[in-house]
Amino acid sequence: MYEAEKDKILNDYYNAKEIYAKFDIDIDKVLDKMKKIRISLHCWQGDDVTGFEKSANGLSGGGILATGNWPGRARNGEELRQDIEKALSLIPGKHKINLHAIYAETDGEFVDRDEINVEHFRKWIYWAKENGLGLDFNPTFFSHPKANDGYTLSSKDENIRKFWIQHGKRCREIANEIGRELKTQCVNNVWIPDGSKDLPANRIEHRKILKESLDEIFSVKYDKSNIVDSVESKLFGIGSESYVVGSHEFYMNYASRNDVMLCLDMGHFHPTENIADKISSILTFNDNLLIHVSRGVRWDSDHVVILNEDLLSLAKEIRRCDAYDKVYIALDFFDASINRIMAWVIGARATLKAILISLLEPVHLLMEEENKGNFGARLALMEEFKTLPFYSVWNKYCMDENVPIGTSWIDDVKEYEKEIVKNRA
Ligand code: RNT
Ligand code: ZN
Repeated sequence: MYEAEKDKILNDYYNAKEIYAKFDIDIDKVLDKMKKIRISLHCWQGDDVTGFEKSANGLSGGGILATGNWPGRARNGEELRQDIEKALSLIPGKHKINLHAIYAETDGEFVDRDEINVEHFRKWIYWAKENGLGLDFNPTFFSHPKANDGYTLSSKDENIRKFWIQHGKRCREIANEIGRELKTQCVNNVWIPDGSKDLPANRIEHRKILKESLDEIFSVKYDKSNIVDSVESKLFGIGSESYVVGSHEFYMNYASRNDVMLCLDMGHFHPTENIADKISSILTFNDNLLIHVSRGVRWDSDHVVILNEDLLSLAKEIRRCDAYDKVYIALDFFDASINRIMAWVIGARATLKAILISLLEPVHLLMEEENKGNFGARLALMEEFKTLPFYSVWNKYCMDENVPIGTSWIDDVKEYEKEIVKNRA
């Protein structure tokens, strides 16, 4: 970076420091906090949730769908890791990478989901160590013949159910091992696609079966410093419009009775429902919470996350609950219609911007007015705080973290696409 450009960023930063100081916000301290924030970057944006299984023919079933045909998706571990490294070089901060069981590397051998073990994730672990990254994990209960009839852990077919329970157990074993080796807690998140397109007559039976399957999977106890388990609810999916076994109410109850963390995905509620208000309710009863940061457009479409009202209110709510050490933040979207690295970087930078904005908000002043009953002043301050010069702090953060400032990263990705991605036949 040119000296002149650096000076400009520092100048803007000092100006911002004065402005924020008027509201008792010390932006140096905010940046210290910001540098400790770790989000989890989902590996599946890089290949449209395809995975490396020998029989892999793309995402199938499960009510999730990646649309688009932008050329050059990563086809194996080497390509995917290379793309993630590129994305990470454009995202400020030290983060984690979120894996799915279908990203096992089995040397061309067919290894079914009930047989995978940590050896199939050696390359990921080694790479994570090399790059100072944490890893998170997800069992994959979709894109598999045994998921084709729409039920996995809640299946009435005992063989199917047993297969998936075994998969769930294997994945927890793997996640525990990952956490132990990396000395960084691994979040292991269970999401299943189970549900039905049309009105079921018997809703309760599958739910009772699901409870039993989960009990069995979680019956093995691991050290919390290695692994933390979570369960992710959903309202509906394509092909499960009328009934989803693992609903919000189901998992909220399950989580609070079983010392398992709840996962809220921003795209898994009614299309106009904002999950921000749920955070304080959940944290009243649970120590932790996992958020899947996503963007639904009319349905759970998993569009690339942008800095919109939903994201901002989510981040502000976490801050206002003083809960950045309790809430795990993981990205979850997949867009195959644009450059996939851009998708990652856009979503991650937007999320980090929202977090920074929330940390810069003079919350104590809002609460002060609130406690005095000055609700007009509270609203007025909320509005004024929206236009404080957060961008000057963001640029300093990017500069300190050695990643491109402003729009300059875009050309970087274009170049990488020309050099590397386009050559993938
Ligand atoms: C699906 C869930 C789930 C998946 C990933 C791939 O609706 O959001 O989290 O997106 O596990
Ligand atoms: Zn999700």
